[in-house]
Amino acid sequence: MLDANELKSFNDEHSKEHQRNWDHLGERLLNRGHDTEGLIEQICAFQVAIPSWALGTGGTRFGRFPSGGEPSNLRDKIKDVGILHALNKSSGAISLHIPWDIPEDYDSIRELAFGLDIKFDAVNSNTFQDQPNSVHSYKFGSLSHVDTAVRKEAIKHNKEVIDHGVQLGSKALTVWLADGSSFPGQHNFRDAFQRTLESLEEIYDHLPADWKLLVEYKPYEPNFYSMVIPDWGTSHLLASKLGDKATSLVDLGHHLPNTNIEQIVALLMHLNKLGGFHFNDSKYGDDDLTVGSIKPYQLFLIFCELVQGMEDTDNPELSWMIDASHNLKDPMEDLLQSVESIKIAYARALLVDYDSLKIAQASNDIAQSQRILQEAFRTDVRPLVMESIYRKGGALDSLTAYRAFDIRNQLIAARGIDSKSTGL
Ligand SMILES: [Mn+2]
Repeated sequence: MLDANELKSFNDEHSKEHQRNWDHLGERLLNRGHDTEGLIEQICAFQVAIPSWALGTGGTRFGRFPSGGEPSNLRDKIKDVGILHALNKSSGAISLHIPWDIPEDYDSIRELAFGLDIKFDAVNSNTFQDQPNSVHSYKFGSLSHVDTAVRKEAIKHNKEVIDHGVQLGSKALTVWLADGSSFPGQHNFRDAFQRTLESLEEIYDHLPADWKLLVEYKPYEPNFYSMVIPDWGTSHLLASKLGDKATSLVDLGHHLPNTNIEQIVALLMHLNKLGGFHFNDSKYGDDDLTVGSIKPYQLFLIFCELVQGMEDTDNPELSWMIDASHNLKDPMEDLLQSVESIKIAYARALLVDYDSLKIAQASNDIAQSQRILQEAFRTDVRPLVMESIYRKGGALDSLTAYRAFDIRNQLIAARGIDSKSTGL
């Protein structure tokens, strides 16, 4: 669907304007003492995994309005990520959801993905819904369930997810639990925590030596009174008790409004316990909005902590992933915009003069500290991000290219208007 020659002529058409913008910014950055080639290299290397479930139109509990041509099997999902990656050169990984994406043939799936320069990021288990042939129900929880038989089934499922991931070359299991209670008195908090810990210990024992277990948290939803893992403190407590291979995963949407997420990121990295990151944006809760569409400054501040943490802590390498459900936009367009926002925030964070910031902090010069951060935030880094994508052979403006190549209509023509993404 993306012809190399067409992409080249698209870029030729846009290269003059880009060159002008890049010359201007590049000179400004050089004058400010930045190593522009080093910046381009760092931005090029930054890859964000696409979750398999984000390629179809999501829905709310009130309805779903699909736009057609959705990938109805794993091969088509990988091909969609291949299109995104060909355009933006920044989506070179896919995160699978089991059982929605169980490969029928590992070899051919691996071959397809690697041919498109796509790796397999963390695999995700699912104990928040019952599967058609399941014996037990997760209605009242999974790893924390009061019934041993249900817990055993949930543990077995997580081990199977690891086994699938091993076949594909994944290196991490993400566990997000919907477990919790919706009414006071429904749960014994301490018992539910203890059962969860013991279940996770069994899963942890099944991890290969070079794997990570990412423990995700969420304050509410689907349960509305208590969640078994509601916050980073509980996630960190579990990860600490489990061992070195267990870390916390921060999902931007999984915080109560106005939580200082950048501080959480800083402290988890300080403890070498930040394992992964799920990007999205929100106004009220877990809204699943396009990354950077509501709070771009917060995203930048988070990236400042990530950049510093990657520089001066021993925190393990992070799994970066978008985690969103796109209800209104074409999912592919939303993902292109999300990845672009992530790269812009990252590029801005790379421009911060952290040495000067430390000096300003040491003398309690608050105004100067703020100025240093905002100097970077207010720099229009789009030509820098674009230059990094252009050099890797991607499109100058991925969204415009996606539309110019009429990819959604091509997908509809190939798969049909009613093609539905599995798992949604
Ligand atoms: Mn998530």
